[in-house]
Amino acid sequence: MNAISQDAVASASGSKLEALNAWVAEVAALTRPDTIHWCDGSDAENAALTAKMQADGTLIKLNEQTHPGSWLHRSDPDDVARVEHLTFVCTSERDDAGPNNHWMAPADGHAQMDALFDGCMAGRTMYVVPYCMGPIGSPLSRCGVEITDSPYVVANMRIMTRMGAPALARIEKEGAFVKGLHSTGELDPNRRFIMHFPEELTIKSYGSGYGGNALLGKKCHALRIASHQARSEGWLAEHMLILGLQNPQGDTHYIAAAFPSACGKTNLAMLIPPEGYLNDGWKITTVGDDICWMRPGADGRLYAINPEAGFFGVAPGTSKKSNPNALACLQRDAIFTNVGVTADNQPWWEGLDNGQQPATDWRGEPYDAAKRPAAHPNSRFTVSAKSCPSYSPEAENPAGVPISAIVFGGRRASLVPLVFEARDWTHGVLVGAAMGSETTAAATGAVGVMRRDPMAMKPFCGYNFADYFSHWLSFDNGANKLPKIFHVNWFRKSDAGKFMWPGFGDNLRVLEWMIGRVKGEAGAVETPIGFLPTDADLNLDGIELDDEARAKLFGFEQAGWQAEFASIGEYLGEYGPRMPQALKDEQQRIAAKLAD
Ligand code: GTP
Ligand code: SPV
Ligand code: MN
Repeated sequence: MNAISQDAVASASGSKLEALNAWVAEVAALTRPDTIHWCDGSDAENAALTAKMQADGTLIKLNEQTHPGSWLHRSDPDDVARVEHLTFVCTSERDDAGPNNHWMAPADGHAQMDALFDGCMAGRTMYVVPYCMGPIGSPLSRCGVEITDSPYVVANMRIMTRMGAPALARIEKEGAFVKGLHSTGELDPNRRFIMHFPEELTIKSYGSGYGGNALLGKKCHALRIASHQARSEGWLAEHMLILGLQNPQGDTHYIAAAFPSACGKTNLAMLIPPEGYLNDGWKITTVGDDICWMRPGADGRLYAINPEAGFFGVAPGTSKKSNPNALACLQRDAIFTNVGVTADNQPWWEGLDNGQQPATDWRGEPYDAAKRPAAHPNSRFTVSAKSCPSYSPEAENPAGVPISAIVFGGRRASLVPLVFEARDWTHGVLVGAAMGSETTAAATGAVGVMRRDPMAMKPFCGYNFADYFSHWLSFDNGANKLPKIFHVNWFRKSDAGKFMWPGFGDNLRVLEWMIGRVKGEAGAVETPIGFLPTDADLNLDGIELDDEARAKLFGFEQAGWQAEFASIGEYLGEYGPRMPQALKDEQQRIAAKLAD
C-alpha cells in the first residue's frame, strides 16, 4: 500500500505527471483526508480494501461455498438509484446543455460543490483511482482519474474499468485525463449533486454511493463527458449494448442497441438462442451490455468498443431461464448491492426462481412479503465481463467491432409493433430521437410513466439534444457505410395487460430478421413508419402467438401513429430553431403520409 500521512499531502506525488499530482494536492487541500492512497489495482490492494470493508460492515461476506469471493453491500435506503433531478451539466452557455439537462453556470457549480467538499474527507482515506475506459491499448479508449473516499467505489471501479497501474502509465504517456471528484458525504439527499463540467473534462459528485452517481467512469465519464468530447472529435458515445450474432455458417454480425435503463440491454447482450436455433449453430457473443463508443473506420463502417470491463446489472428478474449467462457470471467474485439473502447467506432476488427463499431483505430486516420485496427493484450486481461465458474475445480488440445494425427500443405497452426498420439514416435518427419509454426503478421518481427518452440518452447526453441529433445526422456524409437502423419493442401488452412477445432468448428471431434485411434477404412491407415484417417474414416456429398478439406485434395502427407523430412534432419543437431542419422535415413528411 502506498498510503501517506497528511503531513505529506503537499508532496502527494504518486504520479510522474505533474498535472495529476497538482490536482491531487489541490483536492487534498480542499477535502483534508487523513491519508492518500494511490490505487494500483493489485490483488493485494483489493484484499486489504475488502478486509477493511468487511470489518466496518460496508461489505457482508456471502456463502463462500456457493458464492466464493462474493459480497453483499447494503446502501443507505435513500441512496439506491440515479438522481436525475440532482444531475447537472455546467456549460458556459446555458443553451449548450439544452432543455434535456439541468444547467448551472460553471462558476456557480464549482462554488456549490466545493462548499460541500470542504473538509469532507477528514478522518478518512482519499483514494486516487486511475482508470481506462476501453482496452488499454486501443486508440478509441480514454482515461480518467477518480478521487473518492469510498472503498466500495474503488472495489466497483476495479471490476467495471481497467483500473490501476496500466491506466496510470497510459495517463502519464498521454498527459490527458478526465478529472472526477467523488465523496459519499453524509448521504443526505438534500446535500447530493452530480455535476459535470464538460468543457473542463471534470466531474464532481457528492452525497451518493450508488453506481451511476458514484462510479464516475460509467455514466458521468463514458456518457456525459464522452458524448460532449465525441461531438467535437467525430465519434459517438452511446447508451448501447454491443453483441455479436453468429449464424450457422460461422459469419458474425455485430449489433449495437440502445434501450433505456432497465429495459433489456444486459438480457439481449447475453442472449442464449432458443433450442432450435442452438441446434442449428446460432450463437450470441457479448461485447458490452451498457455503453458503446463508436467511430468510422478507414473503410467507412462504424467500429465500436465497450469502454467498460464489467457489468453493473439489474438483479431482479435474472434467472437460469431468463439470463443463464448472467447467472453463470454471478457464481463467484461478484458484489451484490441491495439484494436479499437466504438463511445460509446466498444472494436472493425476486425472479431468481431457484427454489430458495429469502430470510433477510435488502435493508437487513427479516423478510416480510407484505412489507417490501426482498431485493430492491434496482438492486444490482457488479461482476467482471471476463466471467461471462458469452464474453466475446473481440471485446478486447483495440480496433473495435464493425457494426451492421443499430437498434433503438423502449418499453411501450401499446401502439409500437415488435420491430420495424427505418428507411434510411435520417429516418433512423428520427426513430431514435422519437423514442419513448415507460420509466423504471433505475432512477428515483415514479415508475411506469411514458416519457421521451431519445436514443436512451435522456439522462446521459452531456449537451443539447438538438446538437446531438445534428451530430448523428452528420455521419451520413456519402463516405461512410452506415449500419441499418431498427426499432424494437419487447414490452407490448395485450388488452388483458400481459406481455405478448415471449422475449429473452426468442428475441433472436428478431435479430435474425434484421441481419436478413442487412443482407437483402428478408421480407417486409413498407408503411409510413418504416418497413415492418409480417408474421411470415420472421421464424416463429415453436412459439405460440394468438390472433391478438399477431395483429398487435406485426400490425401498423394508423390512427395511433398519427397521434404519436403529432406528439413527436411537439417534442422536436421544444428545442426551437436549434433542432436540425432535416429532422423536422422528416417528421413532417411522415406525418403527412399518416394523414393520407
Ligand atoms: P441498465 O443497466 O439500467 O442500463 O439496464 P438494462 O437495459 O441492461 O436492463 P436489463 O437487461 O437488466 O433489463 C431489466 C428488465 O428488463 C428486467 O425487468 C427484465 O426482466 C426485463 N426484460 C429484459 N428483456 C426482456 C424481454 O425480452 N421481455 C420482457 N418482457 N422483459 C425483458
Ligand atoms: C442505468 O441506470 O442505466 C444503469 C445503472 O446502467 S447506473 O450505472 O446506475 O447508471
Ligand atoms: Mn445503463
